[in-house]
This record gives sequence, C-alpha cells and structure tokens, in this order.
Amino acid sequence: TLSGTSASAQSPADTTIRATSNPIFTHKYTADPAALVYKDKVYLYAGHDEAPARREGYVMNEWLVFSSPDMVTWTEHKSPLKPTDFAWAKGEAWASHVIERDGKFYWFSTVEHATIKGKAIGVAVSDNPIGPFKDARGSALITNDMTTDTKISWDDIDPAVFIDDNGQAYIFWGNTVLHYAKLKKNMVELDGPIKTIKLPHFTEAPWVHKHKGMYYLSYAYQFPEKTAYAMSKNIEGPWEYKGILNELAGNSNTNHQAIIDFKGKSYFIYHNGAIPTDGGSFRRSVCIDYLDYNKDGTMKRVVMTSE
Ligand code: FUB
Repeated sequence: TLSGTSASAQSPADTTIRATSNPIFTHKYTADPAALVYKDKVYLYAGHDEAPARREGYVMNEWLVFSSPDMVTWTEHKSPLKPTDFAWAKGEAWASHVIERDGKFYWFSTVEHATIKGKAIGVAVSDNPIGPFKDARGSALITNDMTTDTKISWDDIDPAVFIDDNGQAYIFWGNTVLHYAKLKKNMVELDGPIKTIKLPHFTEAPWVHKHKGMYYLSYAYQFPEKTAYAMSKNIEGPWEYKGILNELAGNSNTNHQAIIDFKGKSYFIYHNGAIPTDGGSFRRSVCIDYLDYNKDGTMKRVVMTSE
C-alpha cells in the first residue's frame, strides 16, 4: 500500500510525514531527488511536479526540502528556493544538488535562463541546509552557450557536485553529453576547462559518490531511462562502465537517482510515476530502496519495492 500522510498540499512549514512504503510522499508529486547527509540527518531535496493530470510537459515552479533522522520520519520544511529567486532565470525548477562546504550549503540548480536560450545552472547559498537560499553569484554558473556539443537547449542540466578528499570540488552535468569541471574553493566559479566523459547511452542525471576508496558515477541510461554506472580509482577517470544499476522505474520515462550512505546503510533514492491514478512522467514521486555492494566493490542491481 502507498503511505498516507497528513500533510497539506500547500508547502507547509515543518509538517511531519511517516513514510514506510514507496513512493515515500503521496501528498504532492516530487521528482529529481538529491540527498545530503549532514550531522545526524538526511536532507532530501526534490523538484515539485505540478503538471495537471494527463498533460504532457513539466510544470515545476519550486523546490522542496525534507529532513529525516532515520529515513522513515520526514519533516517537510518551507520551500527553500524557487527558480525566480535567480533574477536571471525565468522558471523551471529542474534537477538540483545541494552540498556542504565549511558550514555553508551550496545549491546547484537547473533553471530556464531568461535571456540566454536554454537551460542553465545556478548556485544559491545558505547557512542552513533547509534554507532560505539566495543566489550566490548574480548570474548563471553554466549556460547553454558554454558547451556546443549538441543543438538541444536542455543539454546543460542536472548538476552533481562532489568534493574529493583533498578538498578539490567538481561539478558534473549534462544531457546527451556528460560534462565536468573543477570548481574553485568558493564553490561558485568554475576552475579550468570544461571536459567531457564518454559513457554508454548517457542521457542525463549524473551522480558521483565515493564508497570504500572507489569513485562511482551513476547516470540515467537510454530513454525511457534505466540507471547505469561506471567506477574509477580516480575522480578524473578513466571510468569503467559496470552496467545497469536500476531498471525502468514504474510509469515514468525518467528515474533520476541519488546515492548515499547513512547510519551504516546505503540507499538508492529515485523517482517513479507510480501514484495511482494520475502519477506518470510529469507527476513523479520519490522512492527509496536499499543499495548493496558486492565484495569487489561493484553495486548489486537495485530491487525496487513498493512496501
Ligand atoms: O525534472 C526535469 C528533468 O527530468 C530533470 O532535470 C531530469 O533529470 C529529468 O528527471
């Protein structure tokens, strides 16, 4: 059964939700999960899918943030950021990633640029993982005209930020072509050239994590999307393709994963379109399942559950 919640649909402040089955939230549609482990809590950031039932196309006007001490009891906080909080953006709260550095929280987000055609990536900052966040630059960090690999206007999307053990931060992003670049210590400027990584059937949604000394780069594979991944001994590659990590997620063309370790367990967080009767590719819902590693460091295929 799907978990019920008592939360209202109006971005309530500090509403508690008990999520014991997938999708974890049923009071509103949530997509593109990114998770941050900070101190003894998980912060889950998601886009809010607001498309009318049975209409094609994303309607995403704000991001949402939830926190949990145990992955079951979630507190929904006030919406911490919307695309138009970036004065240079005109809307569309596509996928984001929030990361902490030196007690500040940096929110990398995909939005539609107001004057440069296509999607762009901005950075917002806060002293608190639940916000409020404000634009950290006053301009986009990455715009569609900075990369010329494809003609599509949404190829600069889906930021995934990673800070290596030596303190060097990297941003990975892309649709069709996977890009990455170093970030300066201030987290709001690129540091050096934009490079590309070639992986089989890369669509979008990169996520980089480290586990027991190995680097993992997971991503949305083909379309409709499965999740695939590659491994490397070095954050700058070479990346070795390792295969499919998760199958198609029910009733959604996209799957958009986040991977974390928390309190001794590993989790695979993604979205599907499984809420009856109007869930789907534009009315998606965040789900969480366990992730397991083999002895050789490869990841076992995720077993998606509904209970
Ligand atoms: O939610 C809008 C877009 O759909 C995201 O940026 C992609 O990752 C896909 O999930």
